[in-house]
Amino acid sequence: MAKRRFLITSALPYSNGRLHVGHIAGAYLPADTYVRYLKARGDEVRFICGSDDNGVASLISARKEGKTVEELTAHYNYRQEADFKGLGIVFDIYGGTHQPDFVELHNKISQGMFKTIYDKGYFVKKKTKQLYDTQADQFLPDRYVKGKCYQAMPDGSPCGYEEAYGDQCEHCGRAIEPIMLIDPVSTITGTKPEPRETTHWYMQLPQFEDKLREWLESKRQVGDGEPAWRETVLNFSLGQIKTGLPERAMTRDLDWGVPVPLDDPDAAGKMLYVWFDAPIGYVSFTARHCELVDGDWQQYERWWKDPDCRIVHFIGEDNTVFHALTWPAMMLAEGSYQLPWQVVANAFLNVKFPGKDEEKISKSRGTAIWIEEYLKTFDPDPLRYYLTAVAPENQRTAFDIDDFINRNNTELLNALGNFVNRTLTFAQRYFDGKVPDADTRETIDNEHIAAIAGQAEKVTENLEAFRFKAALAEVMALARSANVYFDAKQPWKQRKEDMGACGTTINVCLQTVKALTVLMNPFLPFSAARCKEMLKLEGDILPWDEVTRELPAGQKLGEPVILFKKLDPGELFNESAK
Ligand code: B3M
Ligand code: ZN
Repeated sequence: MAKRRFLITSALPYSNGRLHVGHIAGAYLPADTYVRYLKARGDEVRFICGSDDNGVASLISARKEGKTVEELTAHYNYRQEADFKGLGIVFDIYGGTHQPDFVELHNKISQGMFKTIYDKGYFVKKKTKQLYDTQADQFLPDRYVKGKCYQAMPDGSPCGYEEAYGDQCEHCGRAIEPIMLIDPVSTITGTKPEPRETTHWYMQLPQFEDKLREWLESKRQVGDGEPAWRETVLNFSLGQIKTGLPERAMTRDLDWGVPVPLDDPDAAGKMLYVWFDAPIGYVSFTARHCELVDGDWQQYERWWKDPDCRIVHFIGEDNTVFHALTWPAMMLAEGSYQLPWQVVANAFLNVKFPGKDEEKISKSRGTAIWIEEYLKTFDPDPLRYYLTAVAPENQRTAFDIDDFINRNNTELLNALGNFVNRTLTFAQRYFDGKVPDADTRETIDNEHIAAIAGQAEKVTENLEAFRFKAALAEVMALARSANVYFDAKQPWKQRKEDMGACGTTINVCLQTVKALTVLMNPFLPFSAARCKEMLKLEGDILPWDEVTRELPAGQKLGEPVILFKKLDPGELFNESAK
């Protein structure tokens, strides 16, 4: 297999709160699954993430929690990384756009990019009216202001969402100019802001419409090893270009962020817009990683500017406009970057508590399932399993507590866990804890061995195409067919009648456990690690192409351990939601 090169990113979480299951299902778990697969395949991969510390979101939370913004972002940066680790989501580097170890390089690269785009003439300086909170004595960019949405829905009808933020409307997904909000209200003081004059630098996005359209259109076709983008991402982005991209202010009146690098008195006290510097975080964290491992931060260019490398952004659907339009426009304007190879967006996840209707995840209404709370009681793999099994890949889906418990108990425990356990226990008890001889395989045995290769191919195909839910379903199909095989062969009877034939059965079952171990690894890394112990497989990673390589007869096996526990719904999620 030719080795490929990938730079994978997950959206940078705002470091102003904890992580819940919706975050994980959107931008993190699928990325981690993909990265684990690529690494097993032997591809060269860097997996980049870190916190989005700048901008208004952290300022508002710091004010609420009575902390400095430095304290707040450091605190959540740490807690979020711990949540990721607890779920086995492991990045090659976890940075933070304003964390002490990263801020210097981040500001340098962000300011450099701004300057290059400025020098090329893609910014227009404009004096405009912006909303000002006279009580708080400050301008109200982005999330500092809320109001009714003035944008149109894709069908042309007015959106009219009452709670639209000054940066983006969560209902229609479109970008918002705060000054155009209907009935705006300051989120700091709750007062009605007044328009005041200020100066900002606007990026000329309309100049990139043609190039962006052409690039996005090219992502519709399935190419040689290049899967088409999800329809949802393409339709949304191309739809935005159709109605015309607005010019966007890329500076803000704030005292927290990346200072605007212009020698102009009007730039004093202004910062870069958070959505200008946040995607550059992907680059600056890569650079920091290169500095740490190669001793040269400029090696980041090997990942970002060499078309040999495939850049893949994993995001939640509400970030589509920034990853499929604004950020690529910035890269085009700067001129030396290559565009993302894939933007993989997931829809939102709802929740459904027992006996209640499906609802949106909301911190204030207490309907969030926090990762920290989850990990206090449960193992990570059942959550990874469920969030992939119901992944909101093309539309909203729900985390249904009853369904979670049920799928854990029937699918993970009864199908996968049970097969692995009965096979290993059998080998332990009747074959001295060793792989028995394959002896003479008959049609039923050969068919099952062939089915392993067939399933492995389907899993691979789906993973290559970013269809994680379908890939996992094929892994589980193999586990189920393995149970059918076990039951059909009845080794418990064979044992009494023909030990050689029984050995053949258990040999085939162990080859299946081996294959399942390799195939489950991207999805269920903790369970795969336990299987690896039980099979006494060597090495740190489970190479993907070893899925059909058979365990040699006579190989010593480890002690059988239970992979999955039966779960009881209890009151836990109701409690943790509060
Ligand atoms: N900080 C996450 C959000 O919108 C945002 C992602 C930035 S990715 C460069 O919730
Ligand atoms: Zn709207």
